[in-house]
Amino acid sequence: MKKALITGITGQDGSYLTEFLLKKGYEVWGIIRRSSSFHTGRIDHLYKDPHDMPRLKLVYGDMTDGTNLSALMNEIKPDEVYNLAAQSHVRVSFDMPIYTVNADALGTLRLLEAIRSSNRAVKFYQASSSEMYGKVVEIPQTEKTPFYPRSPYACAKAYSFWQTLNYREAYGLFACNGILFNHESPRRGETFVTRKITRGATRIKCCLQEKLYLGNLEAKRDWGYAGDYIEAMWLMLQQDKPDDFVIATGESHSVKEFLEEVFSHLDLDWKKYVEIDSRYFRPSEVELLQGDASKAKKILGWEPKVTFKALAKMMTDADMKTAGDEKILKEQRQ
Ligand code: NAP
Ligand code: F7E
Repeated sequence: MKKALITGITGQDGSYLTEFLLKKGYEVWGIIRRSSSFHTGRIDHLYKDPHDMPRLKLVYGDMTDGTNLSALMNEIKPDEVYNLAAQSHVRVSFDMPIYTVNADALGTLRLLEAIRSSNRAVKFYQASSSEMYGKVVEIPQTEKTPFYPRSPYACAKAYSFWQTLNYREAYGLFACNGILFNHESPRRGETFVTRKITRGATRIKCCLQEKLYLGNLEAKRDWGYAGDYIEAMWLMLQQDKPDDFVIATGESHSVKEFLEEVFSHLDLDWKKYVEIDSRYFRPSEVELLQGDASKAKKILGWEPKVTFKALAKMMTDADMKTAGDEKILKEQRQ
């Protein structure tokens, strides 16, 4: 039985990847951080009773603690490591640049060193990001497009990209960078713009809130579905040789278009409810991202399945149910 270790297992991608690998018959180990409250909501359905799912094991760890990562590597002896852990919010990275770089850049290096010193043939996946293209120098962006990072988060991810490539070339590690463009789902963190919109719009529909405060509505992103993208991570580690791949839909849409899609699905006019709040602007913005995943299509046989429209509908429908439940609870309390 193959063993996978996932950092960031409690996050959006971690939860989908765990489901996927368990279905493939893997034993999955996940690193979780100690927290004063429960934060395993996205994987609880896989872990309710440890006896039901003996192939999923959670251990405590943190990307800022290299000793702990080395000990886990030696204890678990994984065949594949998926490094998904990160302080992943771009706006927050301007508020916490040092922590972001510690976890997202040095954290990757700590993990790579833990693998190297374990002297085992481990396959490594690094969650690289389209944010590295930042102020883009060409459209669309491919594996050959130079990086121009525009935030502490993007700089940290660019550092990790190069370290991953360097461990591949210097030490022969089977290490791959997945350069994933934005991918969303009903499990997306609620402070990222798509989920903030679907949560806000459905709560407005249920009369639970009156306004939705947002920042730059003109920014354009290449938005795909997380459930599609995690398969690409796994595919990269099943190839004969390690490489780097762009994973994207090839389409770019503005925040405004996403708003239109969601509010019109709920028969609402977004202009009546959305207000601009400068707190959500970034000191330097990434205006447009659009990926070209031709290499992934050719070599991995990977293609996105969920369209922009279907993604917006999927997320809105899921949040409509949550808002409906919230409304019933509120009425029962009154
Ligand atoms: P996410 O939902 O924010 O999840 C991040 C995960 O990292 C959580 O499990 C979090 O744990 C964990 N984490 C944060 N800091 C940590 C630390 N110091 N030590 C250990 N764990 C830590 O992110 P996601 O959307 O699933 O993205 C997964 C990865 O892909 C991230 O590296 C992200 O930067 C990258 N990425 C994401 C996208 C996207 O569009 N989603 C695109 C490209 C790249 P807690 O639950 O304890 O907070
Ligand atoms: O912002 C604009 C904002 O925070 C998208 C992360 O997963 O994808 C994600 O990073 C756009 C930006 O995602 C609000 O200015 C407007 O232009 O949803 P986001 P992101 O910054 O693209 C990349 C690929 C990653 O790697 C990251 O980990 O939307 N925007 N108004 C807003 N954004 C937020 N969050 N909140 C607003 O109110």
